[in-house]
Amino acid sequence: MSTSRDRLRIAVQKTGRLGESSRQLLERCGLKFRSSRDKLFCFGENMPVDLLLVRDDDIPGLLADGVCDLGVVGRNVLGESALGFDQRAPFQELRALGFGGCRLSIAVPQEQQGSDASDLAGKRIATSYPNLLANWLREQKIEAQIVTLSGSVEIAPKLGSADLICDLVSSGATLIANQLRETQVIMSSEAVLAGCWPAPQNERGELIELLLRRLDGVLEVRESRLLMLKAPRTALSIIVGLLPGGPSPTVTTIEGRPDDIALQCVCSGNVSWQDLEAMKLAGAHGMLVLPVEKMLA
Ligand code: PRT
Ligand code: ZN
Repeated sequence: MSTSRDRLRIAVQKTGRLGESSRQLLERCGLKFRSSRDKLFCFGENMPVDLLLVRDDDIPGLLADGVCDLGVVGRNVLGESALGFDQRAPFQELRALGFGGCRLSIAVPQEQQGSDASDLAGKRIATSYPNLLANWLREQKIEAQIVTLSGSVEIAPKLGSADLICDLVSSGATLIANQLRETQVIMSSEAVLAGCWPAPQNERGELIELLLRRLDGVLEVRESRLLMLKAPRTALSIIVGLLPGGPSPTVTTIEGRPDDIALQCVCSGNVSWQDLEAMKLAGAHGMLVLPVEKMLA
């Protein structure tokens, strides 16, 4: 384990489905990076935090070996790797990040009858996630044969190398294109921030805690909106009842207009046109809805 480093290292996917969003999220947490020429390493310009750009499959190993302190990776990849440790894995999911959503599902050829888990007994199941599948089969008390493939899992039934598959699904288009039917979801996945916890008692640990606090602020406000409006004082209680997400508003008086108030509040979730129209009917005017960029509790 390398513990002598004083700069924090975060592993993110170099390309692929998670790379861009992972970097954007870290930038929203206030980190600025300079890409190196070989593009495997990005130096953190404004904080002692560097990025390692790698294949997603390598991220759990980099965390386990202490090469990186944090990593952004699919829960499916993290979970698959965690089950490969004899003891408890040295890393864990610290935060769900809300992008890269998909599910790990069982899918059978469309013509095959039956959708119950018990129909899987004795079958050959192709997957790139043998540990997660074995774990699920054990929980379901089903004995089946796992055929591990590193890619192109969806064509295994047509090739005859398996009877059915266990693979990632997002829109479902790949399954349909291969005449497969989803029968069971064995895991819901999305990009997660992973790392070792508790954080080390040193400067890198303090940086991890600072980043987690900033990340919580970013994640919390992502769906939030700042709503500002004016209204007659008599309409206040009705308007407060119409605020989406039921937040506690700040109500202030308007100089020279004793019968009116100004209201502002952070609403969790979007504020729809219908919400605004309902408040207007109740007497609100001058309504403004603004995105929230940062929040620190
Ligand atoms: O090069 P590197 O090894 O880093 O990348 P990779 O090719 O192994 O991974 P990548 O970039 O494809 O996926 C990275 C992560 O994105 C995955 O580990 C998941 O956590 C997440 N993710 C989200 C997905 C999907 N959606 C997804 N749809 N990963 C893969 N797929 C594939 C799936 O395997 C299947 O082939 O897309 C197909 C199904 O998609 P639909 O939309 O047709 O259902
Ligand atoms: Zn990969």
